[in-house]
Amino acid sequence: MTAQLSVPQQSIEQPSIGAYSTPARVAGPDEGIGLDELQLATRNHGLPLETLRYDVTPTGLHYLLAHYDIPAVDPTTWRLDVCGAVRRAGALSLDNIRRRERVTRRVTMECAGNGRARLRPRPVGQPWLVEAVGTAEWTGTPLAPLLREAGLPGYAVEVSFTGCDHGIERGIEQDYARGLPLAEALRPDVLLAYEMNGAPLPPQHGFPLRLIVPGWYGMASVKWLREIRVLAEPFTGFQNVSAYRFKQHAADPGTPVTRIRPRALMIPPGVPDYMSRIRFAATAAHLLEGRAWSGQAPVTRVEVSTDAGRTWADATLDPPDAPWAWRRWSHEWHPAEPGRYELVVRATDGTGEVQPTEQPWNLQGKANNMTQQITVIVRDGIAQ
Ligand SMILES: Nc1nc2c(c(=O)[nH]1)N[C@H]1C(S)=C(S)[C@@H](COP(=O)(O)O)O[C@H]1N2
Ligand SMILES: [Mo]
Repeated sequence: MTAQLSVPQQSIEQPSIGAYSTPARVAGPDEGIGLDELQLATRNHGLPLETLRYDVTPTGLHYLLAHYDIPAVDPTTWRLDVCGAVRRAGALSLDNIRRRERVTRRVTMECAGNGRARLRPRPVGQPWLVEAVGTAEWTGTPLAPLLREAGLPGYAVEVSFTGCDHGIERGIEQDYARGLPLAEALRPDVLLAYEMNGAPLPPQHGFPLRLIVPGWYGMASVKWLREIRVLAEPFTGFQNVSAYRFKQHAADPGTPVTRIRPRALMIPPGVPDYMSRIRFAATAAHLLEGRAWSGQAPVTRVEVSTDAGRTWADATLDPPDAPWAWRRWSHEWHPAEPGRYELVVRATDGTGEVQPTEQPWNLQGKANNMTQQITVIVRDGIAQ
C-alpha cells in the first residue's frame, strides 16, 4: 500500500479514454444481444405494451432513457443559465421559473432508437424492440417568452440546451447537450417542464427541470437542464453532429433525426407464454386496440391485418384528445377458426406517410418505424 502511494504521479501512464470507449458497430449475422446491451436495457426500460390502455402513461411505466448517470441535483442551489447571443444573460432559480406562466400539455414522446433491435443487420446499442414510448402530462412554462425577454438578436439561428449529466460517448467526454433550430425553440408548445403527471419531475425524468419539444424524437427533450445558450451558428455538439443522424456508413455525414415518424402499436391480445411472450387467445371476439401517433402531422388512418399484411381493414379512430398526444384506435376481431395468426397494425399521418412494413435501415438504428407484428395462437378453451 505504502509502496503504491509513493509512486510519483508522472511515472503512471495516463490511461486513454478512447481505449475504454466502445466504438459504434453493427452486430455480426448470428450475434445476439450482449451483456453490454443488457446493462443498458435494464437501466432504460420500455413501456409494457398492455399499458397502452391508459390515455396518460402512469409515471413509472413511461419509457426511460439516460445516456449517462442520473445526476444528483440540489434544487435550492440549482440555476438555469440563459446565455450566449442574448441582450440580457441571466440565471433563474426554480422559484423564478415556477412563478412564470404555467401550462400543462399532454405529449407523446418516443426514443429515436425505438425499433433498433429488430433491424438486420443490427446496430449495437440500447436494444429497443417497439416499446420506447409514453405519454405524459407535462407542466411548466413556455420557452418562447423567456427567450424573447432575454433579447434575441436578428442573427440568432439555434439554441443549445445542456443537462447536468456528464459522461463519455464514443471517446468524447461531454455534458449531454442538444441544439435546436431557433424557429423550433420559439414554437408556443415547447415547454420548460417541472412537473410530470401532476407531481414534481422524478429524478429519472429530469428533476428539477427539462425541455419538452413536442413532435420531436425524445433526444431533443433535454433532461436535468442547466443551460440555455442562444447561438449565432448551428450547434456543433456530439449529439447533433455525430449521434442522432441517419447515416448509411461510418464516413457518411448523414442527415439529422428530427420529427417522430408515424407509428401504431397494439395491445397484444390474449395471454402471453412467459418466456417467448407468444400470445394465446380463445376462438372468440377480441377487441384489438392500441395507440397511434406521429410528430409530423396528426394520424389520419390506422389499418389492421390479421394475416401478416396480406389484407388490411380500417380500424376505428377515437377523436384526438391533444395535438401532440397519441390517438386511440380499436378494431373488432373474431377469428373464425383455431390456428396461428400474424397481427400487424400500421398508421398513416397527415403528410400521407404510411408506416412501412419493411425496415428503414441506417447505421445507428434511428427511427425504425417498421410495423409491429404479433403472433397469436388461437385455440378453444383459453380463459378470456
Ligand atoms: N440530459 C439528458 N437529457 C436527455 C437524455 C440524456 O441522456 N440526458 N436522453 C434523451 C433521450 S435519447 C430520450 S429518448 C429522452 C427520454 O426521456 P424520458 O427518460 O423522460 O422518457 O430524454 C432525452 N433527454
Ligand atoms: Mo432516445
